[in-house]
Amino acid sequence: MKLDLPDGRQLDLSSPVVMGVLNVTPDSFSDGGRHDQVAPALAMALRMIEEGAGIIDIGGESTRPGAIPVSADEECRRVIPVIEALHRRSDCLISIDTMKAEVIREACRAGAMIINDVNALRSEGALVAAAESGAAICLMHMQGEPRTMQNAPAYAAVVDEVTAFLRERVAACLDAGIPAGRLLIDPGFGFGKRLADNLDLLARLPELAVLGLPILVGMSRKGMLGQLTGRDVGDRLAGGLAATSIAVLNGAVIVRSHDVAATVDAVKVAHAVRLAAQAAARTS
Ligand code: 7PM
Repeated sequence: MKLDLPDGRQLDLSSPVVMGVLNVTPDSFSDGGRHDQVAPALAMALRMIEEGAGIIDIGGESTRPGAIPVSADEECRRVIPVIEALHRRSDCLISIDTMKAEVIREACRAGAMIINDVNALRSEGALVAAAESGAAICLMHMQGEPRTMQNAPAYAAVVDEVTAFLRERVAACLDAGIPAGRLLIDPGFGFGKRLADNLDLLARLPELAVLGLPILVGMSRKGMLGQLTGRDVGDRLAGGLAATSIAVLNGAVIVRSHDVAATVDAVKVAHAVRLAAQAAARTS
């Protein structure tokens, strides 16, 4: 599988790619002065690239459960200087984690080549901005909105509902003139989902392959890992690596993680087993 990029290149997804998380929110690189945010963010991005990240996902608005929304201007003030600095220093792929049309435009102008939208381009103007940018797009499923999504999530059949939602968003993108080669899909672990929903989606991830698009997953440090292991957010690496390995075995080709070095190793092991399983299926 391949992903079409706006510069005419293609991201090779025949082996899985790790997407490193770079949050540029005041609580992540604490300091009042805006300028002081760029240097540590850039250093962290370069470290993740050295550790083997193929994509750096830059976000200026927290989408954690209960998070308060910020304005597009504030989001741009946080992320654009970091995107510009990273784009100057490295030819790594940059993705912009945003739900807003204005941030999509500015980020792509500054060098972002992938749009990672947890709202799947449903915000005002986002679909048109994404289409015009030429960037690749990750469409993620979320029930509700970040502020309230974990209040009372409920599904009759979570895998079918997530698949139907993603199918509708893919159709909206195609209608807007975005070629399928630019699209990724993501079931959105933790976004308006109970533990049982997350487990169902992970176990049945191969069913999402009916959409014919590369699958991205993010499970790093999430609440589902805390529920299963009883551990705080800083101690969920082992649980996250287990979940991520299962996702890769089940067909995920991009893995979003805060812990790039460890995730790169886990993904290599899981991918090797996936190849072995595919080879065995062919010769039987
Ligand atoms: C709960 C929900 C806690 C989400 C933390 C988070 C994803 C993402 C995030 C994902 C894609 C975090 C996240 N998660 N983008 N952004 N897929 N495409 O850990 O699963 O930062 S935010």
